[in-house]
Amino acid sequence: MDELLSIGWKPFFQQQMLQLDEHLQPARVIAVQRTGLTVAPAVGTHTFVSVSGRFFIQDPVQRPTVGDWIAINPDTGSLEVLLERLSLIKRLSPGTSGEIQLIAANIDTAFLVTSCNADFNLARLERYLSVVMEADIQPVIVLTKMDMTDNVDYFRDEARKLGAHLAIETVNALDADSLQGLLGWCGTGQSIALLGSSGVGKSTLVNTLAGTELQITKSAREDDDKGRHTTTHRSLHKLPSGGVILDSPGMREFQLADAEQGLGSLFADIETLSEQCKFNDCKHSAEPGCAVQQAIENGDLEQRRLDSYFKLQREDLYNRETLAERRARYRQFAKTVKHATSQADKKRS
Ligand SMILES: Nc1nc2c(ncn2[C@@H]2O[C@H](COP(=O)(O)OP(=O)(O)OP(=O)(O)O)[C@@H](O)[C@H]2O)c(=O)[nH]1
Ligand SMILES: [Mg+2]
Ligand SMILES: [Zn+2]
Repeated sequence: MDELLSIGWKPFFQQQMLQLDEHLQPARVIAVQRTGLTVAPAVGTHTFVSVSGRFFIQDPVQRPTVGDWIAINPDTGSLEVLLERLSLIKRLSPGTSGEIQLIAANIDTAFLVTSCNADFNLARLERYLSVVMEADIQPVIVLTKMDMTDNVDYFRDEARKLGAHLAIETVNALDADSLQGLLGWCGTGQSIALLGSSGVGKSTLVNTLAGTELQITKSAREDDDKGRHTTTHRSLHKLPSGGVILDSPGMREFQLADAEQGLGSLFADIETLSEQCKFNDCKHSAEPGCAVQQAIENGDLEQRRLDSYFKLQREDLYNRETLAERRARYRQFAKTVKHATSQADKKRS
């Protein structure tokens, strides 16, 4: 049990195990391979669990991902049940497939990592924030490479524009002392995810927090080789402070999918203003009595922030419609498979 607690086990999951066959044992997914899942702790002798086809005919949201808790049959080492999640980070797959891609499950805190250089981009941070807030995960903006700029205050002040109450930490990811401020989120039972572009220092943060080289990082020699991702797959790691941390490959694109509430939380100021507009269906462009436009005129709201809100809202709505169509297709497909299987069973009997 101690081992489970040390990798994020919570009463919420215990409760679910009590409903299942008592023969089954829980484990956490620490990495996902093409053919199956690496789990911890070992169940019986099994640290690798293959995933049966039935998980692939379902909505992708029902497939196991890194951070998931699963119930395993210790005799066969097979995955029996995917436990209900406390949180889920997902995005729309890059490219044209229009599929949901799961990033991580059961995360408490997300470190949104960007560096104090050209990588820094408010619009990208707003995307991450919407997704993380949608999932009820605590966001922390981590600005790395503070040792490489004379202007840390500029980056911190810019990030502050994203929200008055946001946690913002400026760090040198290579220096353990400068990461003290992050430890509060890394205590026993806590699960942390790192999100950010390639090269911002996610794996460097993992190594410095762990106090050992768990992850390969980009060598200084390759530093200008921007196109390459050093980390190629997602994996969970234990930290001496008691938490577990998820390293991910850098993400170039982070398309919103189902982030309506997250957008609402991130842009709560605009949503509150819009309640004071004269017209209920105000588009906040040129309508008379628009409280949002008034706030821009008064200098209380930045035009950039409003544009960003509109853009993300449109994107989310568009992707939600695409996803709804996809889900309907998955349901139909699962039904067809079920029907075919039961016909085959009938024939056999
Ligand atoms: N000076 C300085 N260098 C840093 C800092 N953070 C990261 N680096 C360097 O930046 C380079 C990239 O760091 P990585 O940790 O590999 O970046 P990553 O985010 O894991 O990148 P991907 O795995 O490609 O997504 C390495 O050479 C690090 O040593 C920092 O705060 N200060
Ligand atoms: Mg990395
Ligand atoms: Zn308005």
